[in-house]
Amino acid sequence: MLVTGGAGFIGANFVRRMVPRRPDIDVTVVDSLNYAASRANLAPVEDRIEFAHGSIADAGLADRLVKDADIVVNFAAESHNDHSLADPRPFLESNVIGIWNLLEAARKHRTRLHHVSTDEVFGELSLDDPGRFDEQARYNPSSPYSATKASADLLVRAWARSFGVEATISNCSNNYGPLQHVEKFIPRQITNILLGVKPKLYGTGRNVRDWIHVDDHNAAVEAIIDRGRAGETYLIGAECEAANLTIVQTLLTIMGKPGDWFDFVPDRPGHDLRYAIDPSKIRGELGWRPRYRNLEEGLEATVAWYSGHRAAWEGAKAAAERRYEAIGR
Ligand code: NAD
Ligand code: TDX
Repeated sequence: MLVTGGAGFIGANFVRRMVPRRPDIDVTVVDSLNYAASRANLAPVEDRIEFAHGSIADAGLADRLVKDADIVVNFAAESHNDHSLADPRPFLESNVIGIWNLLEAARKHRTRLHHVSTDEVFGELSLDDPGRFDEQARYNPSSPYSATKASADLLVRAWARSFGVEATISNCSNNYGPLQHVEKFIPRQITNILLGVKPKLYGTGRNVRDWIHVDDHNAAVEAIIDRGRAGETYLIGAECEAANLTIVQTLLTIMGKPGDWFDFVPDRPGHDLRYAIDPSKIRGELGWRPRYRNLEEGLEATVAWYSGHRAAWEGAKAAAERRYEAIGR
């Protein structure tokens, strides 16, 4: 199994899940080790995997690695919306050229591919819309990040239909949990509070995200690899919608701070209002169920992880906050 982006948040959690559970599978990780990656994320399984340092935007490298694999699981991507607004080029290179290279190699070597995508490809729902995204939702991305993820999904579908590549796609909602980079919403606020800095809410704080623990996302990806049907798309979500303000107030309660101890900062341009996933298909077809159904419980575990693993994030924190300062958020 070739796992791309396996030194990042979700990919590293996936590799750390699969290696002990599936000793029958030889895992190779390829990662370009960008600012969000860390080799230390793979330390617990380091002696049981192969690691290749390089980019999937390098067609020759992608071809060589895919040739030796039975299945590719593609987590590699530039993943932060705010960066995509400041400098879209790396998003096009990793998220579009990268998947194109993997698809060409998968076509040539007849390798199966699972592509990990996001609910952001469907754009936003309004706050009072009773609807949620399902597998028939229209593609309508808002940011350069989500436009590159949407492009990747469409390329996967085209290579499956036109060239018979055996591919599956999953579109998951917002993840949280151990190893997430401190630039992302939940770890940014937890680490701010730990350092005595107020949480920062974009705009009104009313934007809604549908949160899922990273272990539940990866259990769903494993179910698709084991039992998913080629050519199909599966949406993954734990039905845990919450406004950003509610998340901050829950963290403040867990961490013993007053409920109004936060700052509003200028909004993200083009900020999607709400995402929500209807996970009926993956529940019904593959029998997947999330383990974390209670967001407060998942956040408590995540606060405990960041409190107990300062060395994992302290270095990245200062750099991430300098980047936020430069854009006034
Ligand atoms: P992350 O930024 O923490 O990790 C991405 C990893 O990919 C990093 O290790 C990075 O070095 C690597 N990478 C980037 N470009 C590469 C390239 N060209 N070649 C090789 N490696 C490269 O992101 P994440 O949150 O772990 O997201 C993983 C995947 O899941 C992404 O495809 C993302 O779009 C998707 N996703 C994320 C979420 C979320 O909430 N974080 C939700 C749904 C889907
Ligand atoms: O400091 C902050 N304050 C704040 O209010 C940050 C960093 C974010 N926000 C808001 C913006 C969003 O409404 O919190 C919400 C979540 O923000 P992000 O963590 O940046 O995530 P989002 O933009 O929703 O995208 C995430 O989920 C889908 C991942 O970064 C993507 O990779 C994934 O595809």
